[in-house]
Amino acid sequence: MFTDKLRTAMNKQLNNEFYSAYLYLSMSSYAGSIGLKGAANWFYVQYQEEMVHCMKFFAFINSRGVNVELGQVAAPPSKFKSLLDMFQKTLKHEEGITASINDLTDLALSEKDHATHIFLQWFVTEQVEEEENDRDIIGKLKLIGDNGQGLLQLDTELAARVFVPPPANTAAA
Ligand code: OFO
Repeated sequence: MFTDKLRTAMNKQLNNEFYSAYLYLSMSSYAGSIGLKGAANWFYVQYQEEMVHCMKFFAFINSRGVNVELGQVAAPPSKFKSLLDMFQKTLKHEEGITASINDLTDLALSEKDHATHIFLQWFVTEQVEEEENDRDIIGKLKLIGDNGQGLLQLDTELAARVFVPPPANTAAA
């Protein structure tokens, strides 16, 4: 069981993760529509990773004997100014997710829910990696500027990203 406060906050974070998935799926579509197939792949892999995050929350909440309350997922933007704009929005979004994971971790501790505190550690570490990836790509895009050849080169790099599904039975790990 969770305290009421923690149950509400955990359900809210599950919804945040669904929004993340939705946002990156939208970015994948937009990148594909402007011919950046590598970026479309990168964002599609990101969407798949966010769905893993959703299911980790889903399985963990359920494993505590608590019903998951699925809320409405807001519509993400569907148009972007450039690839740089997409990655800047991605970083800003992930910084917000980091803040909400940190708040949730504080709450788990203050509610003395040590199992949830341990569960959230994976997300604390994951957020460091997510923000770092975004900053690296933003740095490259700033160096590329208006250079079309540089952009195509980066698009080829982004095409190489592969989704690695989590091992079976670890959704709640
Ligand atoms: Fe779920 O890490 Fe991004 O949002």
